[in-house]
Amino acid sequence: MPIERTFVMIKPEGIQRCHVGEILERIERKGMKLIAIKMLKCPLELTEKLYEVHKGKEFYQRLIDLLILGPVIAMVVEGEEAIAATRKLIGSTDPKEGRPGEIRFDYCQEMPANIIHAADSRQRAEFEINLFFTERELVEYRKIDEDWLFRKS
Ligand code: 3AN
Repeated sequence: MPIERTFVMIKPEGIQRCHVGEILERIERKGMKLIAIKMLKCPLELTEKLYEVHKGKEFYQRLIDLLILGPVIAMVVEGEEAIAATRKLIGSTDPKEGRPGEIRFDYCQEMPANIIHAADSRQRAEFEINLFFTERELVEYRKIDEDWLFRKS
């Protein structure tokens, strides 16, 4: 399976409702590797770039307003088929249509405040990673299960 990198972001409502630890745990439990993470307040310009594909939709303004309201936690996650795997972890766009076990289903009820974002294609992952991170901010290292030093012979 291909190793991919993807962009994931805990939205302000995820932080305000104190779900950061649980969300990170689920990503790690899945075997994904965090290679970059930071908290920031999303400037308007950055937010508009992230959601430019939704410009003109009736929920667009509320989506932007919610995102610039509070801090976000932006991250780059690496792993086997990381794009599809993180999309499955976060679940349906509408939390009400999801299933137990999906982050959105388990922690929220409504849109657009659906607490987490994850890129939905290779092209979007690359675009969104570059929007939030510089190459130097992506940290290369081995997880314990990847490191020959820790492997039993
Ligand atoms: P996803 O985040 O699952 O990829 P998109 O890309 O269709 O979903 O939508 C981006 C964000 O816009 C969603 N996470 C959600 O916050 C908001 N959104 C999408 N559809 C609606 C809708 N019908 N009503 C309100 N907000 C929506």
